Amino acid sequence: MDKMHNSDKTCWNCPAAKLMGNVDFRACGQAREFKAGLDEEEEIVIECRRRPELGYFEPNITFEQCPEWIASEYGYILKNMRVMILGIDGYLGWTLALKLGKLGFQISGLDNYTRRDCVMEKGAHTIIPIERMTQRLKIARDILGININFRKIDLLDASKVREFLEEVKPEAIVHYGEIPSAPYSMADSEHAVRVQENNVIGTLKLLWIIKDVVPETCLIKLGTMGEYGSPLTGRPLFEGLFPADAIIKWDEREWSLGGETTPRDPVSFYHASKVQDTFNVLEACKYWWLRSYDIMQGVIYGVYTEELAVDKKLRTRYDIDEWFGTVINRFVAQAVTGIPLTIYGQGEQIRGFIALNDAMQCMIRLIVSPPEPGQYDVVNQVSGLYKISDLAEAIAKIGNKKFNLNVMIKRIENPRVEADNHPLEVVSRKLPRFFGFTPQIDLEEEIERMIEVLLEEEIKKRIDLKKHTILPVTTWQGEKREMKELEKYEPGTRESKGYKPIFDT
Ligand code: USQ
Repeated sequence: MDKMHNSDKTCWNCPAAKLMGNVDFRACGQAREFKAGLDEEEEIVIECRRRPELGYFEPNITFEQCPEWIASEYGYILKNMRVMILGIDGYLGWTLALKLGKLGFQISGLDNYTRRDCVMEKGAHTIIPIERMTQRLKIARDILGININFRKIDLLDASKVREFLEEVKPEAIVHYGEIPSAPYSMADSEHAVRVQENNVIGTLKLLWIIKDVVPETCLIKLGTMGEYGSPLTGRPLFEGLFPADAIIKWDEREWSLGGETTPRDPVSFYHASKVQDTFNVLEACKYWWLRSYDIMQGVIYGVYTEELAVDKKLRTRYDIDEWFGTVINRFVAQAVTGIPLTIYGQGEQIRGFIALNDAMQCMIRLIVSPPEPGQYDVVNQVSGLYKISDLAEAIAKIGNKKFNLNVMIKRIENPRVEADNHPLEVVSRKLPRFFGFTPQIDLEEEIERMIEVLLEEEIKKRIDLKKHTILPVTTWQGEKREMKELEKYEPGTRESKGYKPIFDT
């Protein structure tokens, strides 16, 4: 059998290990001083919370050797690992809860239904119907046999969050509990502040609680590829930190940039909130030896995972309004309901994308392969790069050829401030090389699957009901108005132009 991606990780990475002495991970260059009473010769020792019979020992048992870690298709998995999902009611949170639950993880989660409220504020709804949370929990239990320990808690309510963490003592925390919309954050001052408060302050409070309650847990925090922007020079988007051989030259001198954070150039106040999170998480790891994976995820799309497909009642939400719908999900809904696919501006924007099922696979692989204490690491979670105009073309063609729809494409004035014609090189090496990730979802197949679901009578009706929330009216200047039409065309009548994406895996 081939070695699993996390076979050689050791107690050092394991959340069950309690560090007992003589460890100092300060990586910032500060001089190391031992605390009184600790002998410099003393070895680093741990105690295992799961195997107390081992006493104090050196943290060098590998996952492969440890009976608490069992082999699975996602690598070694810590038996009954306790994973807490923040934002468990959302598109990703619910999907991950079912997948992890099915694999035998112990799932807990919190949510305050912000996503439901924000979508309702827009006058929209999830076009795939979802039940109230109490009902969803029952359905998960009845159909899949999964018990989820859920609390309705606002992340800003630190005392409730602390209490829940103290009760559960999660061994990994997946943080999806943020408001994920660029246009929502640009609507006006109130919305911009709400996004930054919820996201930045919520995460900052969480970090202090983790330090006090579960410092050994791994925080798996959802960032975004949009933190980087799209440098017009074509400089590659490294995975958060510069690689060791990156060099900066200036004034006839040169330095290594290795390990420094790469520049960020966010494209909305929402994306800027994620940048601030990045620095706060990095600092917490540095000051308190917390550990975290910060995930720069591409634009998500899709409806499929094995668990969601078991029963219609298990499905996750699907938004299409101008605030909360992501581009592929929106285009598919537009195709189904006869609205021309709305390309913003030139349509030569290139973005990283990942299907729901592939994103879930990445998350599991990260959860079971935690970083070391004090380690802050970044992964670019992307499975393909596409131009917006090419996506519109692909969706329109599938819609017309396979489903007999009559899909048109329309370029409209870009409501956003963003480069809509630029080079893009994305480095995404860590997930495939160190976590065993291989994408399983083919873009075209997933689009077909999405069209099939959206053509179901009940869902088609729900799209039609909320058609009016699809066209963008929120501009980056904070004014609301209709966007001018620039060009309308049939698929197959235009050549793809501009830059070609470079995807470095
Ligand atoms: N776009 C169109 N037409 C549309 C909708 C979008 O041309 O009808 C264009 C936008 O101008 C943009 C691109 O498609 O250039 C992506 O837009 P999006 O709304 O799908 O995604 P974005 O605002 O970037 O945000 C989404 C998620 C966010 C996540 C991000 C990943 O809402 O939570 O962080 O994708 S990324 O874009 O890689 O930063």
